[in-house]
Amino acid sequence: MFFKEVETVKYEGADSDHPYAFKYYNPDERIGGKTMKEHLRFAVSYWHTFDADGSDPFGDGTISRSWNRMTHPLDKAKTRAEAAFEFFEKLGVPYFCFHDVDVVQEGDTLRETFFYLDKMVSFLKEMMETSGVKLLWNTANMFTHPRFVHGAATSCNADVYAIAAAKVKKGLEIAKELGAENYVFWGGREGYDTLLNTNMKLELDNLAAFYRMAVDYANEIGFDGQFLIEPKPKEPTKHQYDFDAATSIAFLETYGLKKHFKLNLEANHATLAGHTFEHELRVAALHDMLGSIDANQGDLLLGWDTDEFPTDLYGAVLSMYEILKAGGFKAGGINFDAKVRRASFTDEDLFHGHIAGMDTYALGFKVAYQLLENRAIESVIEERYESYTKGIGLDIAEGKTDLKKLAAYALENDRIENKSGRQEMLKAMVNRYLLNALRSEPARKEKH
Ligand code: XUL
Ligand code: CO
Repeated sequence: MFFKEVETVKYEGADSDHPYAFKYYNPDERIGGKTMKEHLRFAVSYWHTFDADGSDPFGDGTISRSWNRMTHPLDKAKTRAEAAFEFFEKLGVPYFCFHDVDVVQEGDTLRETFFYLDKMVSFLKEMMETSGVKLLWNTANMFTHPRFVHGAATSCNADVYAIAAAKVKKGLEIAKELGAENYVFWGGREGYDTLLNTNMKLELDNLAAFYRMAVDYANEIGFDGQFLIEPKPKEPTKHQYDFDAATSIAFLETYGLKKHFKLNLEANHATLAGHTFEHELRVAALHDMLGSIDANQGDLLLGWDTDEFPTDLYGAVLSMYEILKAGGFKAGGINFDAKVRRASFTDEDLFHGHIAGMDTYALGFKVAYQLLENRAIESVIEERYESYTKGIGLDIAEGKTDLKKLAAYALENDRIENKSGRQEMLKAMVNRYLLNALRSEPARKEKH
């Protein structure tokens, strides 16, 4: 046993002061025909939770996990997997996510790396079968190893491109073997630092061809999980090709790949792109491209991807609102791409981080559900755009007009009356829903 201090984490309700109990996440509570567990589909990320050692560009690791102390790569990997499954089961999460190198370190050759991976996949499969914990997604890490210095599927070096292809081929075989519900591409090194040495057209064509080959291979082996692209504007590369939702969708559309992909959107990536998370979710949803989320949050005072556990209730309400409005998760879910701070180095901190994140999203979900049920926001928006439901507005909406007709209309109707956008009233209304949910009382419908 690795986590001796913690028993199974249970729901105790808002009044509980038990540090290892859920205050808002009640997995079995049914809302709108589904349990919270089914709605939220929480996943633990292997890398931040079981591999990370708290090192940063200025300092060595501060975190030494007992499960990472063996010397032989496979012994170490198996011990780590045992710790991971104890953690998943105690936390009661239905899913986990991993990169290939998270479950076992790379060998000296690609062949050895694949040998280790095959061993670990059989081991994980058994643990998944015994525990019932499933794989939300896996991915290939194509950014840590020095060979990816110029990128992977956008590298100037074709031999590197081939290694990336071999890793994704293996990743898809693993996804199929473990029944992954999605397969993720995050291109941290797919981009460029300076145009002075970059053939952008060739890199983009190569990237599209790479995705196309992945789609073809998935079909060939019968992997029917959802492909996801995870946008991020920068870090580690200065200009990343999958900058944000809109850029990624335009890329997929340009290369005729859109129908094979959806997006895995991450809160802290949205803020790095200068967007709110809800903006990214809305853009994806508009194009039917909302797949899954990496839940975390950045820090207003720090300009990088701090990957903190999400504790901002307001942000969770607005993001869950977008997700529910788009019909909720299908193959996707909520993966905590979040790490404890390097000063939070005990094993118990891993529970505190996840419990905080799960409660935050559970409460966000409940409030968002109420807001949608009461059409609290929708009715305001409908009223705001009412002018497009009749007269000249309806003609515009139905494409029945032109500049001449509009000009003639405008000449007769140039006394404009605008109405207030009522932002402050709306923000206070969201607060009211949130405060009521904190007291476990559903908010009543607003009278406008
Ligand atoms: C990096 C990031 C990755 C992806 C998977 O910012 O978010 O961990 O989620 O490669
Ligand atoms: Co992520």
